[in-house]
Amino acid sequence: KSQEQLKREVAQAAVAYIRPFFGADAVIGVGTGSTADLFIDELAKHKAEFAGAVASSERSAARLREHGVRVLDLDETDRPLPVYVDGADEINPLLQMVKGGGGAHTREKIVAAASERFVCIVDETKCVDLLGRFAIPLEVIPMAVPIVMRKVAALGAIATLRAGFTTDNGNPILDVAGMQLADAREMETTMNAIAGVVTCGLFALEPATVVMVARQEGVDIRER
Ligand code: DER
Repeated sequence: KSQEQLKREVAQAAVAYIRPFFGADAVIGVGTGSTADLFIDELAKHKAEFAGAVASSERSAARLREHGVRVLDLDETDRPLPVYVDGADEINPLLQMVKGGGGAHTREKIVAAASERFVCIVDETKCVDLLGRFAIPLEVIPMAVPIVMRKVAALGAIATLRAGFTTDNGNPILDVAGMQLADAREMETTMNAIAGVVTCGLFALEPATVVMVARQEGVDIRER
């Protein structure tokens, strides 16, 4: 099976998994990326079974609207979202993740925090034992780029400005490589504490609730 086929299979499995959370007033949290895109395509087939969706990026909001799915802002919801579905760049056995490959991790972390459970959908290439092979994205306030680069260097890692990219919030991203991530929680806390960092792409303090992994032989579901 191609990677596209694997992503589509886990997207379909995710819709089946979250159907118990549908209902007339259910609002679904939706992530960003190529796997999330396929999830949106599958979710939209059931748009009559839930009230609407909160998107973690303009890209996902546009795709939802193209399918005729009602898109709400978080301040239009009066309770936690029952479920948030999103991909990841890496996920470990503790369901801790590196995210932000698509540059949307700030709003992804916000919508995930507003949700009661996080269903991570990946193909098998994203499953790792140790996080950090994939650079950790940091969304940074523009004026802070030089000092964050220096602080990251002092931590023994290397920050690279993601050229020609700004997030939906208008901020640049620094991709941080070479972090030793034996303790991802401590690293997330450390990077969050650097002045000027808006959000780091480590989801370790708040890992996923369940991960659905598309493999050649089928989709594995693992709960935390
Ligand atoms: O940017 C993100 O956080 C995306 O969810 C990313 O981590 C996964 O993107 P993909 O599904 O295109 O691999």
